[in-house]
Amino acid sequence: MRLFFAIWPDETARNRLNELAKRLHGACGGKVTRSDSIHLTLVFLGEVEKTESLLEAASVISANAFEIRVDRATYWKHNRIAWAGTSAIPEELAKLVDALKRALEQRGFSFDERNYVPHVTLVRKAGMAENLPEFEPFSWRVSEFCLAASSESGYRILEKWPLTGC
Ligand code: 2AM
Repeated sequence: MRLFFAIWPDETARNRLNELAKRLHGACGGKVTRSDSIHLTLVFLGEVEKTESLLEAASVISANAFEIRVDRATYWKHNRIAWAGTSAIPEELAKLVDALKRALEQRGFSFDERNYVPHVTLVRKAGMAENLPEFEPFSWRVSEFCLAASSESGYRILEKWPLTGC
């Protein structure tokens, strides 16, 4: 199974991200992400046989709920995706990612040291547009994170954990 920790938007944020996805698709063409597949990856693990130690690692995490201000849309040429993100990464998001990585490293997982760029892929196989559409920034309230599996048929959420203070 290809596994990853992620956050999935609640209905309000999903609707906003889905609207933005359609607008980006209008500008770039390509393949728009299905609204129920829209997510932000926290830690990508790749092929993992057994989930026990992942579940254990996630269960020791204590992190606060937070809000992401979605205020930027970007195109990445190297993998031809158009994505939504934020110009101000919330401290709690960075802490959640660090805590997850630490808990996973203690259980034998390792990660590349590339800089973490939180992004929500909204269009794949996108063409480069002259200008991406402007949009009104919006707030995404994050109160849980999850372990998800990726396969040919799409994504499946395996388990969810609440963030505190929500
Ligand atoms: P993407 O949307 O930019 O492709 C499931 O594939 C999730 O894991 C997606 O959010 C995907 O990001 C991310 N992902 C896939 N391969 C990855 C990698 N090598 N490093 C980090 N994230 C990855």
